[in-house]
Amino acid sequence: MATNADNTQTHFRTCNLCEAMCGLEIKHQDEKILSIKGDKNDPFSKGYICPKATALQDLYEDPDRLRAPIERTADGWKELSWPDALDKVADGITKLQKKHGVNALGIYSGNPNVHNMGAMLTARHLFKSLKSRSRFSATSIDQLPHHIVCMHLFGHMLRIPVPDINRTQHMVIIGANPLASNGSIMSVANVRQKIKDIKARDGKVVVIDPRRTETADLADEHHFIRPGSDILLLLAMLNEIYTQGFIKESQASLLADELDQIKSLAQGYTPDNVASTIGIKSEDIKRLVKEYFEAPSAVLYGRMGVSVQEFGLLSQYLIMLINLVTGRIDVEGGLMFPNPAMDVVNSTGPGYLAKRKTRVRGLPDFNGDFPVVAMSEEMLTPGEGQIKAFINIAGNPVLSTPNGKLLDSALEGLEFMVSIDYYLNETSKHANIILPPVSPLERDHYDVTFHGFAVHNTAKYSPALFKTPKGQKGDWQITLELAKRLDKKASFSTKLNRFLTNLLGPKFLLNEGLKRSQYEGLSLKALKKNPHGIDLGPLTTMLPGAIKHKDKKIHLNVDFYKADLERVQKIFNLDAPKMDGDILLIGRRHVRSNNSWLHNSQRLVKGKSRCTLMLHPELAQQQAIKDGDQVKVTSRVGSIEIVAEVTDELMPGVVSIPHGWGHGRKGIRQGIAQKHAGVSVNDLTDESLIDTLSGNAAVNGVPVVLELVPTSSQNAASQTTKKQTEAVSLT
Ligand SMILES: Nc1nc2c(c(=O)[nH]1)N[C@H]1C(S)=C(S)[C@@H](COP(=O)(O)OP(=O)(O)OC[C@H]3O[C@@H](n4cnc5c(=O)[nH]c(N)nc54)[C@H](O)[C@@H]3O)O[C@H]1N2
Ligand SMILES: Nc1nc2c(c(=O)[nH]1)N[C@H]1C(S)=C(S)[C@@H](COP(=O)(O)OP(=O)(O)OC[C@H]3O[C@@H](n4cnc5c(=O)[nH]c(N)nc54)[C@H](O)[C@@H]3O)O[C@H]1N2
Ligand code: SF4
Ligand SMILES: [Mo]
Repeated sequence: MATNADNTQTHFRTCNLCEAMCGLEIKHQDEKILSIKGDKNDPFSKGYICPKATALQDLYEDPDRLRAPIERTADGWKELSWPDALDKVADGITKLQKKHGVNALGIYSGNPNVHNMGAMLTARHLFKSLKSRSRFSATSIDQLPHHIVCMHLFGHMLRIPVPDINRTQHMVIIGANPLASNGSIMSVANVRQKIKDIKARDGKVVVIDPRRTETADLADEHHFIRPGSDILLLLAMLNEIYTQGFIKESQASLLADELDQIKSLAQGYTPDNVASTIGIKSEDIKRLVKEYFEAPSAVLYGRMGVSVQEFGLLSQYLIMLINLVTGRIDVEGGLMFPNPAMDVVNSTGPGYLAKRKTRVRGLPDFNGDFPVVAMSEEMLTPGEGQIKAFINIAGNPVLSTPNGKLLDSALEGLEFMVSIDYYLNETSKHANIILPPVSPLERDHYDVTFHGFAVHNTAKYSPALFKTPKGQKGDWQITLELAKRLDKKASFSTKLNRFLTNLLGPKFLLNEGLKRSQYEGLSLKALKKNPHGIDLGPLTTMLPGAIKHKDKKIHLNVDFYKADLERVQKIFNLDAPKMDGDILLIGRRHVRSNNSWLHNSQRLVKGKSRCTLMLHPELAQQQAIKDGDQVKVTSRVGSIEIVAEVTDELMPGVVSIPHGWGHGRKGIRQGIAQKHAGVSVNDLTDESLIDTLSGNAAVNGVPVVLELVPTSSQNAASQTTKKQTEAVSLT
C-alpha cells in the first residue's frame, strides 16, 4: 500500500465478485474510498474491470448491510452481541439435533463461499461440527456435470480443463455468455478482447444459444438451438466426426478404454436426423464439424446453458469426448489444465457419486451434497429424517433454486434457522438468527478456487483493505467459533488446527498450501512482495501427470453414460421428429447484476428494468403481446407477472427471464433492491425438472404458457363492452 502527501493511499487487490479475478487499484483516504479502477500492472487482468467492481464500495458503505448479529423476536429484529448470538445458535442446533437427530439439520452453501478465501479454507470445520448429512449447495444448480465428468475421466472432480482462449484459433461456445458473465469455469478477464483477438489472428468464434447474446453478436457465427436439445447436436457432431474420419488418435495412448467405444454412442444420431428437432440445419452441423476439425487449434466449450438442463451431464460428457477424439485436450489452443500455485486437487478427495440417495425422491448425492431440487420436499415430507432446522451459509435459495415459493413456505415451517449472511433478504428473513460476516474489502483474499480454472497461471494475494471493525467477524471466524461450540469433543489435532487458524488467520493455511507448490520460492511472503500478482506463465501440457487415476489413464466410463441414451430416445423420438408447440423458458445474465445479491447498489440497478420477459416478435404476435405489455407467465409450479420485451434476439418459441430478482417480498431490508424488485423466475422453474443422471436442476427449457394481463384501461374497456353486450341482450 502506497501513501501520498495528501494522505491518499493506493491499495491493490483482486475483485472477488465473479470468476474473472480482475486486479483493482483502489484509492482511499483512510476509510473513505475515492476510486476503484483496473490495475494495469495485474499480470492476469491487465487493467480490465467491469461495472460491478465499484459495487465493492457500495457493499462496503451500504447502510442496509448488517454489522451485528440480529435475532427475530415477537417485537421484530433485535441486535445481539456476538457471544450471545453464537451461543444461541449452537444451543439451538444442539437442542434440535438432540430432539430429531443430527440429520434433521439441513445445510445449504451458496455461491459466494467459493469467492471467499476464509470460507474455503475453514468450511470443513463447520461441516464437521454440524454433523448432519443433509447437505445441499448451489453446485447442483450449476457446474455439477463438470465435476462428475472430470472425476470419471481424469480422476478428480476439480481436475477440470479450461479453454486456452489466449491461443486458440477456433472456439465453439455452447450455452455460455461470457460477455455478460465474464466467463465461468474459464476464469478470464476481458473476454471481449480475447474474442476480438481470436478474430484478429484469423481465427473463428461460433456461438450456439437460443438467444443471440452479446457474445453471439461479437462472434463470427451464431446458431439458435432449441433449449434442452444440445445433446442431439453433440451426438450428431460426434457421429459426423466418425463418418468423416475426423479422429485424431494422438491421445489414444492416454486412454484406459478403447477409443472405438465412443463411436457406438452416437450411432443413429446423424445431422440429418436431429436437424429439425434442434433447429440447426444439417449442412450447418456438418460444416461446423469440418471447420472445427480443420482448424489448426480448436476448443469446444459449454457452460450454464448446457449444464443446467435435462441432459446436463450427458452433454458435458459429449463436449469432453468431442474435444478428446479430435485431439483437442491438453494441447495449445484446446482444453488445457491450469497449474495453480495452490492446487486444491492435492488436498481434497476425488469426489463420488450416489453413495447415498435422498429420502423422498431417491436422488443421488455428489461428494456428500444432495441436489437442491430436493430441499423443499425434505423439509415438507413428514417422517424419519425430515429436515426441521436449516443453516444457510452465503446463499439465497429462495431466489436461486427451482420453485422458490415452495422453499419459502418450507422455511416458514422450520423449528430453527440460521443464516450466515450480511443481508436480511428473501431467504435470511426466515432465520431466527442472522450472523453477518464483514464485507469483501475487510478481509484477505486469495482465489483458492479460480486460479485453478484460469486461462493463464498467476498467483495473487490481497490483504484486507480495511481492518476488521472492532467486534465484527469474518466468515472464517464465525465458522471456527461455531465449530468450537458445537464440536467440543473434537480430536486434539482438529482442535490444534482450529486454534492455530483462529490465531494466525486462514492465510496461515494458504501459506502452507503455497509452500507445497510445484513453483519454486512461492510463499505468502513472496506474494505480499508482489501486490499486483505473480505471472506463472501460460497454460502448459499437464498430461498424464495431472490425471489422478492411479494408472495415469483417462477413464471413459462409457457404459454409465450410454445408459442415459435411453432417456434421450424417450424424450426426443427421432423416428417421428416434431417440434412441439411448448414455449420454453431460459435464463439470462447481465453484466451489471450478480445472481441475487448485488441489487442494493444504485449504480448497478439504475436505468431501465432488466427483469423483463424477452420474446421473439413472431411469438409476441401469436400471443397478441406488445413490447411493454404486462404478461402472466405460468409453469407447472406457478405464475409470475412481468413486462414483455419484444426482440428478435430470442429464438421464436423461446422466452427468457433473468434470475435473482423478486425483492418485493415483505420483511426484507435492502432499500434499493426493493425499489427495483423485479420478479423471481425461480417461482416458475420446476423442482421436478432435473437431469436425472446427475440430480442437477434443469432451469433451462421449462415449458410455460403466456397470457396478456389486461391493463386497467383495457380492463375498463372490456368491462364496458361486457356491460354493453348485457344491455343489448336485455332489450
Ligand atoms: N433460474 C436460474 N436460477 C439460477 C441460475 C440461473 O442461471 N437460472 N444460476 C444458478 C447459479 S449458477 C448459482 S451459482 C446460484 C447462486 O445461488 P445462491 O448462492 O443461493 O445465491 P446468491 O444469489 O449467490 O446469494 C448469495 C447470498 O450470499 C450472501 N453473501 C454474499 N457474499 C457473502 C459473503 O462473503 N459471506 C456470506 N456469508 N454471505 C455472502 C448474499 O447476501 C446472498 O444472500 O443460483 C442459481 N440459480
Ligand atoms: N454479470 C454476472 N456475471 C456472473 C453471474 C451473474 O449473475 N452476473 N453469475 C456467475 C455465476 S454464479 C456463473 S455460474 C456464471 C455463468 O456463466 P455463463 O455460463 O456464461 O452463464 P450465462 O450468462 O447464464 O449463459 C448461459 C447461456 O446459455 C444460454 N442457454 C440457455 N438455455 C440453453 C440451452 O438449452 N442450450 C444452449 N446451447 N444454450 C442455452 C442462455 O441463453 C445464455 O446465453 O456467471 C458468473 N458471472
Ligand atoms: S469482471 Fe467485474 S465482477 Fe468480475 S472480477 Fe472483474 S471487475 Fe469483478
Ligand atoms: Mo454459478
